[in-house]
Amino acid sequence: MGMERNDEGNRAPVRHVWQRAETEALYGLRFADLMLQAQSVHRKNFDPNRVETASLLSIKTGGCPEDCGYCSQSAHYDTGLKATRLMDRAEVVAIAQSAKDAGATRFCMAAAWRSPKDRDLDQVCERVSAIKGLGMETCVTLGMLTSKQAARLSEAGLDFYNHNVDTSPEFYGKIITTRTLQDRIDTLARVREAGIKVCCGGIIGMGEFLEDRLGMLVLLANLRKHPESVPINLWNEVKGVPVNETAERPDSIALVRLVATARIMMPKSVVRLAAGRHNMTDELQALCFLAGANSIFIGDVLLTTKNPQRDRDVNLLDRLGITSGLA
Ligand code: SAM
Ligand code: DTB
Ligand code: SF4
Repeated sequence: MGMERNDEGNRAPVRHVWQRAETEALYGLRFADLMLQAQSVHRKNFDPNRVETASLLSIKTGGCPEDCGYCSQSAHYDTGLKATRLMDRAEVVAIAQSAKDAGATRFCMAAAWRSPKDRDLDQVCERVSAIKGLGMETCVTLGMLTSKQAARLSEAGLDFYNHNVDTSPEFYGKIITTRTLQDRIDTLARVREAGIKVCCGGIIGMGEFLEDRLGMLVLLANLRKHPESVPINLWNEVKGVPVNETAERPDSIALVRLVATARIMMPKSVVRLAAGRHNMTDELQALCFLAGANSIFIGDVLLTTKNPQRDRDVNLLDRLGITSGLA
């Protein structure tokens, strides 16, 4: 069993060699025992009463050449979404400022590209620098990158790059055929090499098995360095794509167990309860926070789908006594 020391030396070892069987055993603990372990790990590494608030903006929507079977923005499917051009710099900066005023500490810009053209990257870099100037953390998600492109984003002051593994190695090919999981892993390595922090997670609720959800966590937790941010997205229903409403959804307890397992496997990573919160009850979200989730997206829309309204989030976090950018 391998064990590596974390960056801070030998105080709290962070493991990077997780086996599937022990991950299943962890996930399958009795609920109270799993939650105690997750909460202990959470409290050792984070303030359990604080949740990070990030805001998302689709700066270039739709018309994407990739065939991700869950996504409203793929040009392979008729989802009724209108493709747009790259959003104006002034408009992006104004939206980022409103997000900051509304309590977001991180601003994440997403573009529906397979990979950015160098000319597009220049424009994204300009927007990153402008948003850094507002005093926000920056994140972008633009598809695959070359090493040179990653270095340029780093020079522009980018803090995080989002690039998800999405699912297990076994299920990946059933959802995406236009790029491989190895392509994703190669881009993640280039992002790391450029000194940019990594935001990497995936989606559940696409008809995958429990083994796939756990396989995804094993994949993430066995990366040489754990992603600093791990978004867990519950598939938000989109009409017209291959993934559809008949896909089996994880039940609430399965979601909480998955969050707790992620927390234990990646103790120092911020785990984000990302897409799908608008369909979750307050009680389910509260359990996810207890299990170690400590980040959310705020704002009424994610990229093209719904997110809870601000009042609902303010009210929920307030009742839980959670400190965030919202209050
Ligand atoms: N095009 C870039 C890429 O795929 O890397 C960035 C944008 S893409 C929309 C970012 C991530 O959002 C995907 O990797 C996927 O995990 C998640 N996502 C996309 N559509 C979703 C949906 N309908 N529900 C939940 N998560 C979704
Ligand atoms: C991530 O893991 N979740 C965000 C962000 N990274 C870019 C995207 C969620 C998208 C949900 C579907 C939509 O709104 O189109
Ligand atoms: Fe394109 Fe990203 Fe959607 Fe895949 S998830 S179709 S790469 S926008």
